[in-house]
Amino acid sequence: MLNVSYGSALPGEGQDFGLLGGLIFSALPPIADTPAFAHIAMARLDQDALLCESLHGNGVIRTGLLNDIHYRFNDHLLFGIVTIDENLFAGTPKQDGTPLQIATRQAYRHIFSLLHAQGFPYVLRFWNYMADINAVTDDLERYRQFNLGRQQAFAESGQAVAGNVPAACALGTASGPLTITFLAGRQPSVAIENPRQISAYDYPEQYGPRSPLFSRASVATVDQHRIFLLSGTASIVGHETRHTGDVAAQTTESLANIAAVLTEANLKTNAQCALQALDYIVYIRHAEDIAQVRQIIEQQVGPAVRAAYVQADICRADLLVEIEGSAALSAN
Ligand code: 3EB
Repeated sequence: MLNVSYGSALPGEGQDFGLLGGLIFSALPPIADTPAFAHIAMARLDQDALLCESLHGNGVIRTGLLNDIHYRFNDHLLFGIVTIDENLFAGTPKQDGTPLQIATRQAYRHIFSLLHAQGFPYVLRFWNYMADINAVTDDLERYRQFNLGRQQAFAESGQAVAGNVPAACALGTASGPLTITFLAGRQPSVAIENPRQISAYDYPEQYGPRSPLFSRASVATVDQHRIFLLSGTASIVGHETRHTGDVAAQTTESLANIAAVLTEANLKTNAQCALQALDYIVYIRHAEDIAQVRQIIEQQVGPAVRAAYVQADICRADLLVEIEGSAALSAN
């Protein structure tokens, strides 16, 4: 049996067996060196603690390190972490792109070649984190530089640049290098789009010279389990940001998008995934907005909702909140 569980177990609390890896969100750097966990420099807002998201699978876990990618895998899934210092590319000629673009391109190329070599060609989900995501350098917002590098690497690595693309999120940290984590499988997963939104790979050019590459969710069936991974979901309808400046309305719109993605996923697969089945991470741009956002989520999903709240920059400067989620359900 595979036991993929996201939760708040701390590394070292008897959970190492079957540990595929995870992410630790905290404002302070980690006190111990934990290569199975990516450190994401974001303050937790709902508790005076760090947030640890971990992924577990049964059976023998093997580990590896290639091109600065730390990875762990069992028979079914591989989880990897890459961090890359874009300053290494500070001297690159301008026509090759900005340092962040080149770092992104290289990181993604390395990820795809690792996955090819290890026999896990199907990515379910990418998590992308970078500092100063909304800052403009070389006349282009850094998130848009990242999109350029990501698009180049997908194309160069023979990955689809539309249609069946992985779920993802892309968020701004307070500090730290470009950090990308990923979960890949041996079998294809199902990419879900949102009928209320234009697919991100079809966004018009006003959001940058190259589109973001992600689907709204992915559903994978792994060893009797169905894994549901919801991408970062924000207050976008069509391709436009809705409710600029109104964090409460943005939260409600994001939840409407999540409900639409779940409906679509349940139609496209035989998953029966409800809003209440997910574990959520809620990214909030302005820390002081947490009470409002939390109240709406608890009211609309239910008081027992499992959600953790962190401070983050969202990839569009006018977005104030973004919500992602995950669930591992029995496939029966
Ligand atoms: C959006 O819907 C909001 O670039 O990988 C959400 C999820 C967003 C993933 C990404 C961006 C990404 O466009 C932003």
